[in-house]
Amino acid sequence: MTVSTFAAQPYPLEYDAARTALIIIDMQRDFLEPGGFGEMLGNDVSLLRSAIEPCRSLLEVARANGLLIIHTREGHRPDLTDAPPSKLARGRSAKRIGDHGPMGRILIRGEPGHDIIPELYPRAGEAVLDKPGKGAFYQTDLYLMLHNRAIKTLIVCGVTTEVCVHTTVREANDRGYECIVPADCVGSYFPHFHATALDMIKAQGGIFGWVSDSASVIDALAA
Ligand code: TIU
Repeated sequence: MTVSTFAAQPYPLEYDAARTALIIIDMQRDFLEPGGFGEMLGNDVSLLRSAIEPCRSLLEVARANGLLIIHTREGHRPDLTDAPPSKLARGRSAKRIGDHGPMGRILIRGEPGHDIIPELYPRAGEAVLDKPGKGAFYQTDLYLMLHNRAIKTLIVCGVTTEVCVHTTVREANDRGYECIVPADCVGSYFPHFHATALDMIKAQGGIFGWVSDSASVIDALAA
């Protein structure tokens, strides 16, 4: 075991690269491009794009260092049997999950909008995890994948900071994982939620985990 350290708040985080995974949450066209689920909810999807380049840089270093890499996608079966009626009804928007849009059926597996953005497209051999909920552990085999690789530390990136990233960090924290969130690798439609969500992770001595930035995480991994 080789112990290294990430510069982070509220204090440096020790990790072993062999037991560390990079999880990129829901960097899908449905959230980051016009015409998808994010815009359907009334959001300015351009606000999420600042996370793309930091994620891309971190992904390259994670690949070069052999980290376990997991890409997640939020979405549902075409027949919507895995979508809670409450989620389908939520928001009262003109368009709903499963309706047809410019990128195919909204938030449906197999549709163009459900896929990961080209800038961060998974390579062969990288795990792609489809999840029906906001948290990446809920009704998925993520825990099994991490357990089988003896993973202890998670670098969590993606969108959105206060929804799927936060839910996943909370789920992971309760399962005993140490999560570090590079602030520039996550994004939100609401800048004040983004800032507060990051504060919430690192407050109270790191109640849910650690917050860092892509440069610090890349420096540590590449050292
Ligand atoms: N709406 C919103 O901010 N997020 C989601 O619905 N899903 C994720 O965060 N991926």
